[in-house]
Amino acid sequence: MSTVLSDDKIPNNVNLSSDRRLQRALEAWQPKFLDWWMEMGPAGFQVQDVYLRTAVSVEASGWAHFDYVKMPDYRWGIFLEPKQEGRTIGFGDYQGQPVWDEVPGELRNMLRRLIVTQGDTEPASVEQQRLLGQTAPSLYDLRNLFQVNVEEGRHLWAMVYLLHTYFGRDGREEAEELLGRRSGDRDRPRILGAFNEPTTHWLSFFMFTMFTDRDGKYQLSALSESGFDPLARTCRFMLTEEAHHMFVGETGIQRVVKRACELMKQDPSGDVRALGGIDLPTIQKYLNLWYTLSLDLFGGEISSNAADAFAAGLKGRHKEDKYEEHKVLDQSYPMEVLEDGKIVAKDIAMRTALNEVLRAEYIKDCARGVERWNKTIREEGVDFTLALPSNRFHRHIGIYADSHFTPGGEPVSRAVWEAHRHEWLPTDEDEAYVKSLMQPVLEPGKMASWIAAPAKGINGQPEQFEYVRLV
Ligand code: BYC
Ligand code: FE
Ligand code: FE
Repeated sequence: MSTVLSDDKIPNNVNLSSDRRLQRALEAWQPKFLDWWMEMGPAGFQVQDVYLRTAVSVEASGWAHFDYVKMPDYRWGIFLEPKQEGRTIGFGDYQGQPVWDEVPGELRNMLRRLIVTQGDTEPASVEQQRLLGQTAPSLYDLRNLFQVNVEEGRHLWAMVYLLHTYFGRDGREEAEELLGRRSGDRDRPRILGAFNEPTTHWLSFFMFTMFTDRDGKYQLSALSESGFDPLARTCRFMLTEEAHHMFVGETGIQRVVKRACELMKQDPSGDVRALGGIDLPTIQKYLNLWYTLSLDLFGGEISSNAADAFAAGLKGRHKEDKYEEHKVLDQSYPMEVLEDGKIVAKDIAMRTALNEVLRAEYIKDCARGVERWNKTIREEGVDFTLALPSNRFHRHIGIYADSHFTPGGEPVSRAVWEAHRHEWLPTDEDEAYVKSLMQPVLEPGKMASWIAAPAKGINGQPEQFEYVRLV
C-alpha cells in the first residue's frame, strides 16, 4: 500500500486505478458531489483563493500541505491509514479473529447503517454552515470555516468510498441519498437531530465545532476500532483532520470569552452588550444548547443497537486497548435512571450501556475544554465560571428525554421548566442580538468587535496575512 497519493482524477492511496468498475462508479459520483457542493456548500467565495491545507500523503509527518486553492478545486480524495498486517478483532464475540477485509454477510445491514449515519453528518454540517462566510469576523476565521467545510466534504468521500466499494448497488443508492437529504428539510431531513439545527451565526458555529465535531471525534474513535478493517483505517485518518475542527471551536469560544471579559472591564457598569460584545451569560446559554444537542448524538443510555454493534465487532469503545477485558459479558455499568419522578442508581448490563460509556468519555473531554475557557476568565481577573449542564438537562434522546431537569440535573415540572427556560437556553432576543453583531470584517488582520484576535496565525502566518484573497 502506497502512502503517497496517486495523481488520478480522484486522489487516493487505495490504488483506485486497479479497479476500473469502482473507479468509474466513483468518477460518476464525483460531478454529483460537485453539483451538491456548488448548491449547498459555502455561499459565495467559490472563485476566490483560500489558504487551505490539503492531504498529500497519509504519513503523520507530512500529510498537510498549505497553499492557495479555489474551493471547487480542492483535492477531495480517498485516504486510508496503511493496513497493519495481522490485525485481529479487538473486542466483542469475534475477539481475536482476523479482521475482515470484506463485509460479512450477516453484518451487512448493521454496518451499512453505521456508515450511512456517519456519512450523513458530513454534508449536513456543510449545509448548516453554508451562509456563515457572509458574516465572518475576520479573514482568519473565514479561512478556518472553509477548511472545516472542505474536510467535511472529504469525510463524505471517505464514507462514499466504503459504500461504493463494499455494498454494491445499495451502496451506490445510499451514496446518492447522502447528496439528496438536506439539513433541516421537512421532507428529507438529515438523519441525526443536531444536524438539522440551524447554525445561524458564528457563536453557534464555534459551539458546534467545539461540541458537535467532538462527538465526531468519539464516534470515529469507536469506529476506528472496528473489525471491518477498511472502516477502521478510514476513520483513523479522518481523526487527524478532526483535531483542527475542535481547535477552531475551542479557540473560537475562548476568543469570544476573552473579548467579553475585556469589554466588561471597559464598560463602567460592566455591560458587555453596550460595547458590542457577547456577554458571558449568553455564551453559557449557547453552551447549554449545543452541548446537550451533542449529548443526544450518542444515542440512548440503554441501547440494544450499541450492544449488537459491539458484539459484532463493528463499533468498539474509545481506546479499546486501555480496557482490560474486551467481551464485557458479565460487567455492569452504574447509571442514574428516573423512576416515578426520582433519580435512582441502577446497574445496567455493560454491553447495553456502551453509548453511555462513550458519552462519559466525551463529557470528560468537554469539561477539560470548559476548564481552559475558565482559565482565560480568571486570567482576565473576572469573577464568572462557565459550566457544563447536567447530562439530564434538555435531552431529546434516551431515558431523560420525556422529563424536565434543571441545568443542575434536578427533576422539575414542565411548568417550572417553562418558567425558567429563558434563563437556561438562548431566547429569541438573545438570538436577534447575537445576529445583529454578525457584520463581516474582511480586512487582513482586523477582527469584529465581539471576538479577540487569535494567539497565532495558521501555519505560522503573520497577523496581516491574507488568508482569503478577495480580489
Ligand atoms: N437523532 O439505540 P439508540 C460527526 C435513533 S458526528 C436522531 O438509542 P444507537 C460530525 C437511532 O438511530 C458523528 N435519531 O441509539 C460532527 C435509533 O433509530 P431506530 C456521527 C437518533 O443506534 C460534526 C433510535 O434512535 N457518527 O462525525 O445505539 C460535523 C434508538 O437508538 C439519535 C455516528 O453517529 C439522534 N441524536 O446510537 C461533521 C456514528 N440518537 O433504529 C461530522 C454512527 C439515536 O429506532 N452512528 N437515534 O430507527 C451510530 O453509532 C449510532 O447510529 C448512534 C445512535 C450513536 C448515532
Ligand atoms: Fe467529519
Ligand atoms: Fe469535523
